[in-house]
Amino acid sequence: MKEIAAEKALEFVENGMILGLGSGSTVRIFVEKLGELVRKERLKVEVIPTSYDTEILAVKNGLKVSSLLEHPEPDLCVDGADQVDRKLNLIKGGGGALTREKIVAEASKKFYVVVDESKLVERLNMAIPVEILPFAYGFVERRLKELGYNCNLRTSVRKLGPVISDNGNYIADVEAKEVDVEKIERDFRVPGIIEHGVFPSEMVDLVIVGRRDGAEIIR
Ligand code: ABF
Repeated sequence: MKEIAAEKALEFVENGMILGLGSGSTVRIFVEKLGELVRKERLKVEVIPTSYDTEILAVKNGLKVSSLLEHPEPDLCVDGADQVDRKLNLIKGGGGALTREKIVAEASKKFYVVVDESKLVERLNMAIPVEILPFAYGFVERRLKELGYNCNLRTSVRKLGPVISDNGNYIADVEAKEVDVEKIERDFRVPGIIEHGVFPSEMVDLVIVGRRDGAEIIR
């Protein structure tokens, strides 16, 4: 189903485009297919990856990597998500990438999200991934607690220490009683919080949902 979504997203790629590339397993499929398409059709596209993982994959698939310095306004950004609600609000960062993803999504003319149908939910309800400057962690945890949130520092699978983002920061998963997008945007304005994984629907142009019987586009 991820493959179906990724394939559909490919239909929006045009020659000469500057593409923002998100992170995660659905985007990985998109990047591999994009590499094939570019080779086959001899397209001239440049990509701006949002993680080291995606950057390495892009290079391995023969894509020309660029940056926001050269192209501060990419034509289209394609990214995955962990949860999507009916209004097209998203939660991202389950894989640890969220800050660069939000920057490139916001910078791009269009932001398209590729998910399999398991990501569609009635209400956003997972813990919100948050990127935090290590120096500020104790304070951020305390402030979030005062505001009614539970902040859990993400540790590596083998419990060897905190997960460190591509930007050198901690990632925490913050439990909210309910994910109220506007309230989160207000409450998470805490010095030391670099960014959080709630992407409000205003950022999203469309969501491509991969289903067994084809791709559904939700706008
Ligand atoms: C990244 O990949 C994260 O923001 C999000 O957590 C995740 C979606 O990954 P997948 O496609 O593997 O489910 O973009």
